[in-house]
Amino acid sequence: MLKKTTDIGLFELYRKNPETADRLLFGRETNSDRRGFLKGAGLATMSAMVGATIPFHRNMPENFIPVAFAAEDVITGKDGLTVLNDRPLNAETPPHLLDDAITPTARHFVRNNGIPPEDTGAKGWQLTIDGLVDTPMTLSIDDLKEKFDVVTKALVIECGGNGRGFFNPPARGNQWTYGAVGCSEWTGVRLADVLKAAGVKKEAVYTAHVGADAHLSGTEGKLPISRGVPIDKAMDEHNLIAFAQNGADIHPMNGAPLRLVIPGWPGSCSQKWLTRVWLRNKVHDGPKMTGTSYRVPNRPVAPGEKVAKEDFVIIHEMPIKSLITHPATGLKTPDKGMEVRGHAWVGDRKVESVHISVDFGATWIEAKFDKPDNDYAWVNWRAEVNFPQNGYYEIWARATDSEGMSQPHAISWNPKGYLNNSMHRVAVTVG
Ligand SMILES: Nc1nc2c(c(=O)[nH]1)N[C@H]1C(S)=C(S)[C@@H](COP(=O)(O)O)O[C@H]1N2
Ligand SMILES: [Mo]
Repeated sequence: MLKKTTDIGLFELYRKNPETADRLLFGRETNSDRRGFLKGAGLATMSAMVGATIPFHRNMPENFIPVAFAAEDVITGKDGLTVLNDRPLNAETPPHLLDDAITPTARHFVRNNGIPPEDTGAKGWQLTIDGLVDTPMTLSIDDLKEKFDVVTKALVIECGGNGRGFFNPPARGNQWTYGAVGCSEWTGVRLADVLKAAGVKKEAVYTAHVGADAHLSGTEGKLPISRGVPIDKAMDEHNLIAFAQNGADIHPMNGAPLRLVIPGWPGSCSQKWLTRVWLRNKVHDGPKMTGTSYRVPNRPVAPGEKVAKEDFVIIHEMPIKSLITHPATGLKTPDKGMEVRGHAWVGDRKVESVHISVDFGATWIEAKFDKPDNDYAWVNWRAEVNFPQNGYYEIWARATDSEGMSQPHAISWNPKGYLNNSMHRVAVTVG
């Protein structure tokens, strides 16, 4: 019975059936005075998540998730992330904690579809390149470092579902708000160099990526996710097979010891715990490639509209988007002027400009930013704003890309809650 609690995770269990969850975890008879004990496995899970024993666990109320799960740093080596789900583990970063030009590893979000591998050490890790190549290869991480150019680039990874939490009607899945995005510095070798060394056969049209994480069901050999990209995108020089994040080991939850970084496209293309890149002669059909996963309708649809399966298309590049990282929303200040800061990024295009409004979009000022060191990094913009008198203001940010596309005011609704690039707004009270 107890196995159940770990099979679906505490968040899911409490959401679906709080009474059962409580009984399984605490061993209590609901509607009785008999106080049970937080049972072995349940207590262990909770303790592991809060990072300490729980001396007064006998007193914990029913239907209860410790506030620490949402409020504190429950993932080792992460700082201030909001946990959305514990199994699989999913956690995002509040916007004001994404203020750094380069996202520190401790603030890089975590999006898991399955159970990460336990051993994430570099020693003995192997990457296989096979399928439609002239010479299939199996390489260690040292082989990669010795045989190929090692490069470092700041690259944005954003989950395709970032912003899903604002969909109405709601879309199922992790209710990401703003923080399923990060721009760490990744060090590794170019995917294109490795594929060229293996020799890409002319029939190869798509990649298929495989990682070492396990399916939630625990079924041996069943992959939680395996996505791919068209070969043209795969051969772009910005894609990395990365073995370092911000000059140190990759965080275990961000794919240590080896991951793909395919910037500009949904984060799901950037396979973590990478063990294999397989070249195929057709669009890859691994888990989360088919059905409605990472797909959107091929036309605008009304909110709540039913869309036929065959009208869904695979998401390619991500749309233009920006985030305000300073000030934090809800700020109360006596100051009538301040610097506003944030980031802007876009799929395969360039960020052209970022505009800021403090008067609900009546007037806009242009933010300043330097050209980033490499393509596919986000730009770090800043602007001085003035508030004419005391009162409630909203700061709005709107980025525009090199093709003239700007962020919309409203979400362009789609059934699975992808690609929400509507403008970020923060509230400020002056006075
Ligand atoms: N092996 C593996 N790779 C994966 C995933 C996963 O669950 N397993 N999640 C993908 C998704 S949906 C996203 S958005 C990114 C998130 O990367 P991060 O967790 O390092 O932020 O990893 C991608 N790579
Ligand atoms: Mo994702």
